Amino acid sequence: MKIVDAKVVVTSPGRNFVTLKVTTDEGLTGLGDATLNGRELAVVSYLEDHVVPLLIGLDAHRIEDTWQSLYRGAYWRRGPVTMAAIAAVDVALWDIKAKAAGLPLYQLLGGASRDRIRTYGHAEGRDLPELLDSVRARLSQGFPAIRIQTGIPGLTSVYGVHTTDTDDKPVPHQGAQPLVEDWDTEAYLRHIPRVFEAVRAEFGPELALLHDAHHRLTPIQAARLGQELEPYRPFWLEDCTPAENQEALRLVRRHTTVQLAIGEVFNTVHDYQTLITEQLIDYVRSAVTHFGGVTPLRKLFDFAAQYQIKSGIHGPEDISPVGMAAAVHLDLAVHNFGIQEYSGHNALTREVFRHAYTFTDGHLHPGEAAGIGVELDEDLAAAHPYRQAYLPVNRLHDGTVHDW
Ligand code: GCO
Ligand code: MG
Repeated sequence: MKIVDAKVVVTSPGRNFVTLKVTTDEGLTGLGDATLNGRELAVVSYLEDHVVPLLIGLDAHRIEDTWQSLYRGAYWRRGPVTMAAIAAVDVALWDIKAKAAGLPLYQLLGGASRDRIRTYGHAEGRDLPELLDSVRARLSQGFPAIRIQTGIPGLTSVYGVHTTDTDDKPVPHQGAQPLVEDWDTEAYLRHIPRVFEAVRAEFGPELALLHDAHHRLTPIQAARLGQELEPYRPFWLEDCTPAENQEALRLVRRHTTVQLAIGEVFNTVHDYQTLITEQLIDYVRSAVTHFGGVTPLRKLFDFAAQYQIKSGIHGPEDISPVGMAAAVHLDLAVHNFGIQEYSGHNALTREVFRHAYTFTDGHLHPGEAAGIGVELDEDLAAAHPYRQAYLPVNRLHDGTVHDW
């Protein structure tokens, strides 16, 4: 079965998504997500200018060989642009292979290891009463686990606390210049333990609570936060430091038993080597879309499993339904599944990308459609073209740029 066409579709049904559509001489098509928030067009060029010409004529069944030739053949390895492009090809080819077999993708990955996929949702509030209301709203949607983020006294805008559109999804900041958020680590460190205390007092000991520090702390600050959160037993503390410095986690780990999750900005297994082999973390966070696809993420999970580390796939709204679908198939199949982040998408996005996966009672299931189970409405996609939009930058009170 030969690849006869591959095209890149960019659409913005609320936020930007980049999708690769691969077509074979047998008429089968496959979709892959290549969305890299704020750098979308770099991946479009990488695909259109440098990858699509290589794909035409290849055997669509040779997924591993195609992956290796795109990764090794470019000479310039790794990096988010490269790995998002390779991910799109990989997922599109898995979609085609599963369609050719007449099976949902999870069946080709070993079949279901569980009946349904536990998720966590996001609760957020500018202050505590707003956060408590938001937790109640997530509970009423059935979420068994909830990430809590709040405004910090003295700061005007903070990570994870968004303005929302009518469909309750964060609206990305559009235009040529990113929004500037402000940051004060000491104010944050004073506030967050009080937030956990209040949420536990309101909702009791059983609710799984998560928190994302979004790479803002030094190792010793992260260690202190971990210690102070221990009495409230968080499910995990995410991205406590910028973990491209993997050795930093040795220091954090020495001081706290809080479970640690890391990896949404990582794109190869090499970013995890020390973290996994020294058992410095508990959950690996990479997304199918940013890690080169299902093929390498499956290998990462198998590697992590030898160290009792589980999956916690990144699932923000900037992963398209195509990327989410691939994640949900993998979640169902791997033994060391931990939890799946689930932000969902607005109604228009769900029309552009009609998907077979379902969300019921706080749990996802990939559905039984052959392939990954997503159909792209190309006319509707074309009616909502790319809009320039960037993630915020983060500055201290004196104007210094801080980690975001
Ligand atoms: C998360 C993430 C996201 C990222 C976003 C960047 O844990 O879901 O931190 O909120 O910031 O995906 O594009
Ligand atoms: Mg995160």
